[in-house]
Amino acid sequence: LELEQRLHQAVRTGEFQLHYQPIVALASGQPQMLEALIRWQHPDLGAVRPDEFIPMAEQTGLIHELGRWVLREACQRARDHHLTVTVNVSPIQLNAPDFVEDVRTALRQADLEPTRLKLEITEGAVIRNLQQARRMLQRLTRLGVQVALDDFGTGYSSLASLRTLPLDTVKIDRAFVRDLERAPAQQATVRAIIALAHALQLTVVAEGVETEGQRALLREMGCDCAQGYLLARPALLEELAL
Ligand code: G
Ligand code: G
Ligand code: G
Ligand code: MN
Ligand code: NA
Repeated sequence: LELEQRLHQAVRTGEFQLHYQPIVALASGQPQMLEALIRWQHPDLGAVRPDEFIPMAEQTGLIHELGRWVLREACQRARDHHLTVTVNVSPIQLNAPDFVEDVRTALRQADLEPTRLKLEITEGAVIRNLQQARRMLQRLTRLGVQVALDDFGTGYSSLASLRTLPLDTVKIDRAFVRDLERAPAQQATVRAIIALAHALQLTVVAEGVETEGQRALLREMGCDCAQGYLLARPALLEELAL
């Protein structure tokens, strides 16, 4: 409970930071955009992982306030540094009626072109209620922002069943990338995801790229972009060599 109370204060006391991780085009090696990843520096406990505090923020409803802070911060940084940013969106946020207004407000306050913001939605959030998700994503894309399907492959949905969603990008979950060099079956799966995504005119990002072998294979498979420790670790914007 103490951690939970602390979480409530932490937005105001400035204990959150955004780290950014480049998403790099495989053909050119050029960074295309940055994924914003939240970090909490607790005064006593030190770094608390998002895996621990995001679920807590979701259960307590704080995710809405936290999400607004992430959007505001990421949009301002994108504007100031002429970048495109991607922001992770919790299923709880996606289902909130006010979420579209939160996005609109963040864009307006930062004076950021909507095309400079991409929202990452997990496959799980979408397949739980496809109809509602479609309506929400349509409202968001009408603002001009783009939408990426995050952690793809973990939710056991087929891309074909998602073809009616206004998506721009599919991010292949790092579990598929991890075994790419060892498991031929995994290679076939990734090839199939890329082929289907391209048939649906989606950009494909591979997550968790850690080795040269993985990068080479993904490039050969026609994957558009890669993200992972091989290319750059998440870091403060000031620390990234862009
Ligand atoms: O960066 P890291 O591996 O620690 O992220 C762990 C998890 O936290 C990932 O699933 C990531 O999507 C999620 N996450 C990181 N930043 C945010 C954020 O700003 N909002 C939400 N909802 N999730 C985030
Ligand atoms: O230079 P670039 O194409 O990245 O700029 C695109 C966006 O950045 C446009 O929305 C433009 O209005 C905005 N912009 C251009 N110059 C500046 C500047 O000096 N500061 C800030 N904050 N935004 C700028
Ligand atoms: O769920 P989401 O895909 O948003 O989570 C991204 C998470 O992946 C972040 O916590 C980020 O720190 C982590 N990450 C980024 N690159 C790598 C990588 O190359 N390997 C591993 N294991 N994790 C990574
Ligand atoms: Mn993500
Ligand atoms: Na992911």
